[in-house]
Amino acid sequence: KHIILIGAPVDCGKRTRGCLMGPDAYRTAGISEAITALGHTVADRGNLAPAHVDVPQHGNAQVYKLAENVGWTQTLMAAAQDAAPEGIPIFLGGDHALAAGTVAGMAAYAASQNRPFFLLWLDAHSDIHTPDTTDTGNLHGTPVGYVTGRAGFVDYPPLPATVDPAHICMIGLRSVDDAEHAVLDDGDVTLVDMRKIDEDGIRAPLAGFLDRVAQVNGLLHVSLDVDFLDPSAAPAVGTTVPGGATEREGHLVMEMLSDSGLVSSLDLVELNPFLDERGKTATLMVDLTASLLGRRVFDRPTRRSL
Ligand code: DIR
Ligand code: MN
Ligand code: MN
Ligand code: MN
Repeated sequence: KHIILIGAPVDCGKRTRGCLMGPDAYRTAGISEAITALGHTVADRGNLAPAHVDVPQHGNAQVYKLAENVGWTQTLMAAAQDAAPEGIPIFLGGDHALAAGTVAGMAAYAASQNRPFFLLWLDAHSDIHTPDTTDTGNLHGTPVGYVTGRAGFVDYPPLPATVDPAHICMIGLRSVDDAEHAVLDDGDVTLVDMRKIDEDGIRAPLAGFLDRVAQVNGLLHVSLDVDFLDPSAAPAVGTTVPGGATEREGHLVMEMLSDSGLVSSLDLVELNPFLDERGKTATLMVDLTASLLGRRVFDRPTRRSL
């Protein structure tokens, strides 16, 4: 496979600073070398910068750095559509605000190929706010709201293709705000909270989702937020929530994704190297990426014959 690394030092999606160092932390932790060692080719396109846009302050005065968020969305939407025909883009974040652009761009690419588009959201949070419903004003809590076409994103680029909520699976949930419950509780998004993982294991719900993607030959975008993982395994994130996925649960998800052969693109988001312990979290995120791209202890028969 051909892997395209795209640095997205987005740091405007929340007030705690440091995610701008994320792309270089992944490089320092050896992401290119890890991918090459698995027999893939890698092109590192370096770090992008946000388009300059002029937007008025949003009606919700809490909203933080709207113009910069809109600029990044524009830039990354184009970058995703540009990279997708050439290989598998991996977006090195940067906070989760970047997914507004990467997911919208990949959804547009899927539409251009007449392929159904699916989104796997690995996160403690559901990030389905809008600029009107966010109580923190932090736009990293809104990318799923944007890509599903919710109202309120007035200054954002128009969506080339909206993502069907029935094509989204969120795994790892343990921090969902009231306004998010209002759209999720009776909605079509597949919701896998930590209790579900405790009760059934992480394999069953993921296998069910992957079967659905495979059945219709879909394209799958994976958005991996560091806080999907338990803070003991992955401390370098500004929004740690206790009780998260273990390191092994993380690897199993990635190994199953690798077996499925369905993944078209990946976000690595919310790594804040300023908060890391000697590169521990950056290294784990690189190791998870390697599992997604085929690193194994022993090969297994694949889960189903595709
Ligand atoms: C949080 C965003 N619910 C908010 N959450 C985070 O600010 O509205 N996303 N950290 O991953
Ligand atoms: Mn997130
Ligand atoms: Mn999160
Ligand atoms: Mn919140």
